[in-house]
Amino acid sequence: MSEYNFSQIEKKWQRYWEENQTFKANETNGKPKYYALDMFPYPSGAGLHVGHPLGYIASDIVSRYKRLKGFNVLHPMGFDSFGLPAEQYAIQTGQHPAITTEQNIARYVEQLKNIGFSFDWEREVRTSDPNYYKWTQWIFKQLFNSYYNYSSDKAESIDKLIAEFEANGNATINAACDEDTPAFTAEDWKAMNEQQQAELLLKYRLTYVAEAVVNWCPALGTVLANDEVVGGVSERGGYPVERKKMRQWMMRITAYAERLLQGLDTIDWPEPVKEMQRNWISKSVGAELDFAIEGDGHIKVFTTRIDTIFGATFVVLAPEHDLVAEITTDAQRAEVEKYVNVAKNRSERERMTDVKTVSGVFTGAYAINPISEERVPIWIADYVLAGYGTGAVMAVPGHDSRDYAFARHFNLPIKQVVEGGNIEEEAYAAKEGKIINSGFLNGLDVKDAIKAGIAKTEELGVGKGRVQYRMRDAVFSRQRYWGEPVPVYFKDGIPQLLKDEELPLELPKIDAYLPTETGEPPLGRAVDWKYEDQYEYELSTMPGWAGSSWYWYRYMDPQNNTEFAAKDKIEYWRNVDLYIGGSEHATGHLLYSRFWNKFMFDLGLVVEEEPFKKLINQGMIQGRSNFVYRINGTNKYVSYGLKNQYETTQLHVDVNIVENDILDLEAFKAWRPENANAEFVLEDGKYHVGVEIEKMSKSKYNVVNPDDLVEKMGADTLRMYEMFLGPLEQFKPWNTNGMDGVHKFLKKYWKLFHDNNGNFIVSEEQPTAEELKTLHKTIKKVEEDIERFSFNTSVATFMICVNELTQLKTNKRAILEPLTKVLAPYAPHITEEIWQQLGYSESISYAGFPQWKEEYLVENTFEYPVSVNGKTRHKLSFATDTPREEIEKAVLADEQVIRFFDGKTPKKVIIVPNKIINVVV
Ligand code: ANZ
Repeated sequence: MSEYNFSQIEKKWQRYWEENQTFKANETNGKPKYYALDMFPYPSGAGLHVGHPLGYIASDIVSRYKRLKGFNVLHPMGFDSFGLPAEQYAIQTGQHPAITTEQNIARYVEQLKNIGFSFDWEREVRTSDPNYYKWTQWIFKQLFNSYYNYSSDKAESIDKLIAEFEANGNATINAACDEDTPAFTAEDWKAMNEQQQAELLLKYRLTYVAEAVVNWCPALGTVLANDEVVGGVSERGGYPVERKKMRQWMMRITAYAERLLQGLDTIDWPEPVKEMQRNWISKSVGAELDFAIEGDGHIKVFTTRIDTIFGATFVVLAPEHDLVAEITTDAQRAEVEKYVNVAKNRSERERMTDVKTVSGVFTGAYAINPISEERVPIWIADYVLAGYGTGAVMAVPGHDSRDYAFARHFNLPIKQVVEGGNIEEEAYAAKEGKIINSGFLNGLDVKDAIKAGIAKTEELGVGKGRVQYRMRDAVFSRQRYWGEPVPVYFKDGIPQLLKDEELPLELPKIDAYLPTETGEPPLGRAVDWKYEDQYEYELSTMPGWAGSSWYWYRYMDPQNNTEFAAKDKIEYWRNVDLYIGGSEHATGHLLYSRFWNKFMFDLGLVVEEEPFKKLINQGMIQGRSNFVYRINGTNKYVSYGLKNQYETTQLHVDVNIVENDILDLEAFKAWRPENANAEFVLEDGKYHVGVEIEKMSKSKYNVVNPDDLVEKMGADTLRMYEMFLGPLEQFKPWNTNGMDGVHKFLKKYWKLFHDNNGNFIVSEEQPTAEELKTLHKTIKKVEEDIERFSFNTSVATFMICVNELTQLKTNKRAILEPLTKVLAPYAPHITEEIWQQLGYSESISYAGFPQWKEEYLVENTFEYPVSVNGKTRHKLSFATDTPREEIEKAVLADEQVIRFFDGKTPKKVIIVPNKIINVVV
């Protein structure tokens, strides 16, 4: 083979790897383990573009490097294959989503294999495969059968809770439960009928059905999770989302709020992701206290600033608050009802972020401040959210901006109780300073006043300290077809679990992927689909995040039919050492996965409390769009540099018919029928296109397909070029123009081994110090780079190395063989080929990573003959610029030299720089 024939080489080795199962992960050979995981993709119809493989290439380099370093590597790939796009397509075409999904996966696999990833394909998982979702359903069952015990701080069996209820009621129980859970005794419990007991248990179960205010998206016909709603519209499709009360399956993630928060300190994740999770969970330490309602009852408020209690001049309830109807006076009723109706349709997000509109209504009722004993009016306003804290606030307009705006608008009293600042400007934010105008709190600073305030409310029996998390329980129902069926049927309205041996509950066949006429989810269309022919199954399916919240365990043991994964495999692989994926999953997938993992840990099903030890977010690869400029009212296009001389319209042009920013005119004419007669105004005979960086998307004609590039220059070039684009985490534009440089590098590497006639010319000669230095500094740098996930710098190092070796005309095995091992993780195909030419019959994948040696790195050394009394006895190397004193010290300390002193003390050391050393004794 004379030329570097990449396509032949790459196909050959991809076949070899597959046939020999080179990357089959092994857990039984005593090596240490390393688990490198990519966030598995949703197989979309569009296939992969060059942005998708970026993270996969990085994790593949690490995986290959770790194998060379003697690790057992688990590096799997699979598909998150339930989801909306396949279903939307099914709605339009009537085709079963399983078919589209299958086709898309086949295309993904082909594309991935083209790039030479070292995945253990035998471990592939698909969340939509019944053999997989059987276990998603099984985990759901465990959640249903568990509650969270705050006393032991873990999830425990619901049977234990029931036993407790039977013995003592719930008075002694410290468990995560719904806000409205009543207190009851053992007798009360026993007096309840089955239905009542079941309803009560739902208030404790880690997954439960409940009435919940949800994000309902009429256009998509489904409920959406908070992280699927962006700016009041659906993340997918941008359809309007409204608030609606519906009976839904929920996940009691709030039980884990504190552990989800604390766990962040134990994992090596990007700080912004941790911060997003902290904000999402959002812990507030404060107090709840009761304001007695004049007449009867009381309002519980949640505050983080009980120190400002003497400044509370009114109370505000969320419009949805249960007490509203009760306390509103007749005079105010019409106005209140009108307001409640309007507020209902504003999303929580909107209500929280809209600080401009001040609105609210007086209920006509009054409450008594429990500390100052002042009489204060009770209002309702939509800036108070029903789902947070207690849904009611003590308003302190002197120190809270919302309350301030409200008080100004409605002319309510404003009182300053923390010293310093100007109320109208910044005083409301005062978190420091002495308390004033506040009775027994006067003179304290904020922190002490909070303590004193809480102590006082406890003493009076009107309140207590309270920790509040902003995170809500997660809605788990989707009114969709293409998701996991919930393994539940209903008997007299009570949810019952299917038995383990009845799993998986498979998706039934239906005639159309739409809601039923009566508004039931698509599963309502299934004919004769009943449990034991009589009980209704749950008709909603699980959300997209169910299948992805545990998949890394399935890779450990993907074919297991009796367990989600065998315990010994879990004990071996434990958790993911390196997880690479996009930052868009910060508060969705990455939070839910941590939640399920902790739950499974509590049950003893898994052995690590955190699933992903190290996380890296790869930056997005943006598109580099190209533009042409049509002269208005004509079919004439003007080159970029001349466009300002005309009135033009800028239009996207397909980047695949542009090379080095020059438009291929014939291809342009053929691109679209209306271009057939296009005319051009050229610059120096060429059409220069305009360039802009945008998101990579079909509609912008800037999508670059990796398959095309692999065909043109090979997978090794693509892999190295993607890394060369810049630091992994950085957002960066794609630019095919630079790829050629990397391709030339690989050709140059190839040439080190071959003469112009393609003969393999590697020699067995001894390397020179200079060659060794080039090699060893490359080994050292690449090892350090991979260990700190800096891949672009390695590519630059390889280029320098190959240039230096080319200049030195190196063809020695002693240099080129170790270099080939170092390059193998980056360019696996070409290095396998060379490895074979070097005479090896096994894959390079386990050949070992070379060890660099400090001695070869020393800058320009000289090897001195060392004499004792004129007789040469030894040789010692020193860098040419080593100071005389240092050489002398080293010589006198060297055992090999001292031997010849015959026990005498040396009189003198003569050093002639870069010539000789002579010791006189
Ligand atoms: C009095 C006060 C005085 C407050 C002051 C703040 C500043 P975080 O930190 O986010 O937990 N609040 C309580 N429940 C609310 C609800 N359901 N909807 C809207 N606001 C609510 O915020 C806690 C503070 O937000 C609480 O402390 C309460 O106002 C308000 F100078 O009470 B504060």
